[in-house]
Amino acid sequence: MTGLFITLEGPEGAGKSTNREYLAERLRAEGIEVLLTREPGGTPLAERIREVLLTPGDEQMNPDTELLLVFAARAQHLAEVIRPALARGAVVICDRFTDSTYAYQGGGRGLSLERIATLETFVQGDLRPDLTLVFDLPVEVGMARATARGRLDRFELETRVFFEAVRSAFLKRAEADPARYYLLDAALPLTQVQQSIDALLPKLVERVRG
Ligand code: Z5A
Repeated sequence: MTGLFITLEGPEGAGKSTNREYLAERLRAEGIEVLLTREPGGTPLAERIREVLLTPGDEQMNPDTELLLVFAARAQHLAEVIRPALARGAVVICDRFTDSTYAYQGGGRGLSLERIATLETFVQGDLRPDLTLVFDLPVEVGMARATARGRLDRFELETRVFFEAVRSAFLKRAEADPARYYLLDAALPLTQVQQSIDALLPKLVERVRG
């Protein structure tokens, strides 16, 4: 038995955290086991790596260091949480995964996509998400939502140019594989975003039940 691996992606402030709870509740209401998790993080050790990644500091983090830390956390998360849950047939909903690496370290930092792909295969083997929801919204809307929340993390302190590159990397990936990606307009009011999620549910439930 293998479960279903769903990832939620998009720029900051897009509503991933808000909607992951919503999607999980809707699936649980159908009697489906759901494991809700996030990246970077998802295990105590990976959460410690998250702290290192997100905390602003005096020493500039080298982009390669950032890339390797992201994949180090992912290796731990996969081994301890994601693979065991999928093996017992659960639906895993993960707030960010490797699409974020392509978007932030690839698009934002300008690191080689081939190098990211090599690490992806090294860490994940052939495991890829079954479905990826991309919450898309204009950069200024996302930045305003993040700023309204208060203290900014190391990524949120980046420039508008960085976030435009991140957004376009997500969109490019979604366009390249419409069978895996489901694009949502995250600038719409929450009730409308959630209606788009509802539209997905019947097929998702059918897929889980085989
Ligand atoms: N990162 C990376 O570089 N490489 C990687 O491989 C991975 C991650 C995996 C941490 O992620 C950082 O790690 C991330 C990229 C990097 N940095 N950034 N930036 P995170 O997921 O923890 O951080 P985040 O994306 O900044 O989370 P976020 O700001 O909390 O965004 P969100 O989860 O998408 O949004 P939200 O918390 O659900 O909503 C934000 C606010 O907007 C909140 O007040 C909501 O009530 C409101 N909201 C939500 N939806 C709506 C709608 N539709 N209308 C109006 N208001 C709304």
